[in-house]
Amino acid sequence: MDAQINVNSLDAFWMPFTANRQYKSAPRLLVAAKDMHYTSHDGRQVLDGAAGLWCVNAGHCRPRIVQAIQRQAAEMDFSPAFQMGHPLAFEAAARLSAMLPEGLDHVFYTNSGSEAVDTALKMALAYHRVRGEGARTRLIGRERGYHGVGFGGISVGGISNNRKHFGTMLGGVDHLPHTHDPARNAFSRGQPLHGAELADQLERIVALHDPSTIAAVIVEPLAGSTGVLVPPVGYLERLREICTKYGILLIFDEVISGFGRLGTPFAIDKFGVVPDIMTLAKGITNATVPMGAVVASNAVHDAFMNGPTGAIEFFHGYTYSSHVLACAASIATLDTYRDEGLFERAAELSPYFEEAAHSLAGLEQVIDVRNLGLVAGIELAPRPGAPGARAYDVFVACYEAGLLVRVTGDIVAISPPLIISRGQIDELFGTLSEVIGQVR
Ligand code: PXG
Ligand code: PLP
Repeated sequence: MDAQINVNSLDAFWMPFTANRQYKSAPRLLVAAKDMHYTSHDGRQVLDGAAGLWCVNAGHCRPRIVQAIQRQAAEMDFSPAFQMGHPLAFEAAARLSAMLPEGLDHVFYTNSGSEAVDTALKMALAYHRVRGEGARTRLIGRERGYHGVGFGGISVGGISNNRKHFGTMLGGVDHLPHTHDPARNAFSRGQPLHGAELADQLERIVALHDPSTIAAVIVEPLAGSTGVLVPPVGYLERLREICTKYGILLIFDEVISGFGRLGTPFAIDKFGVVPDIMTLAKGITNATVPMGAVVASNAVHDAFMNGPTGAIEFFHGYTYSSHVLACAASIATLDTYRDEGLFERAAELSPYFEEAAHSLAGLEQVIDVRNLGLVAGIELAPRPGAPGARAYDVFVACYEAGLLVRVTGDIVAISPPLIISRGQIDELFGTLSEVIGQVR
């Protein structure tokens, strides 16, 4: 142990999904946040073009949410969730399920999107098992899918860097092809026209393995992390049909697409396709207290409720499932979304946001712009021999110019809080355009 601890050392904290050595040679620290802005450690205001990490949908430090957390922390800090309960867990779950279509009425809480995904996969396997179809053990994900970092999530996920270091992961997993097709769909506004037929690849996978072995298909309705992949017209409908035909559960991972991001409460409202299970996180508490959730259809939930009443139906849960601070934060967040009409606001702003995003289409380095609701992906031509380097430089230059964006590969992802103004949309894409023009 050191006799003296240097609290200013950056050494002890091993940062997640970060180039630690590069970052620590020139750190970027955020020290405060309010509404649409962060304050940087050198005292600058930074416009939040990423809603933190796609999660601060109502903007930062909203008083109602802050007060709910403060009040609850003083009243009761924690209560056990196994064979015990507290009122806010039931209230939060009822409030959430009331926002969803009839039939998606049961909420299982986790602490993150990754935990929600692993929970959903286990729920799907156990659902078939309790119904006497225990041979349904296969899980089908999709190339370029991101489902968090648990072993289940990386197994069904389709991002090579997130998988290649971690051994064999779950067995019995197969993947659909991704839907990114710039040759046919570049510069689409909203849903691209081409690619619905890619869903038919599920028929091929089903034929290969036999439907009786397949438990579930999991996809992001709109893929965020891999660079804003908007589903082609008709694609999700087709996946739904095939899953229904073969008794396979369809899981929508709405960790990013939920809570107004697409200009509707959830992606299922945008696309009119209802899954059997959905996963949520991020915007569920406006990112103030970690929380995730799995919403199960009544059919899935009810299948578990048949044994002796004294038997635990689902051997699964986290110490902090339905943490009381998270429940308090979630209720106040849902109140904020409702009372400020933020999902409607996102819908109203979408056409303006779309125009602003596509104004970047003429820039020399920009090879695609795609968008839906308040999400846009700006794809840059990779620098020869250095994939990702150009977008990383854009990210750093934006930050220095007072704008936070998120980059993945050579794609800049924009997903601002839903409280953004038209003037701030202009500022966001104005800064981004200038920076992309300057970075070679
Ligand atoms: N599913 C989806 C669809 C996600 O986008 C997760 C699961 C995992 O959630 P947690 O809370 O365990 O991180 C996510 C998370 C990015 C970025 O910049 C995206 C996520 C997380 C961090 C960064 O694209 N998505
Ligand atoms: N590891 C040990 C030794 C534990 O006792 C527990 C929970 O009791 C866990 C891991 C899981 O932690 P959590 O419930 O917060 O996911």
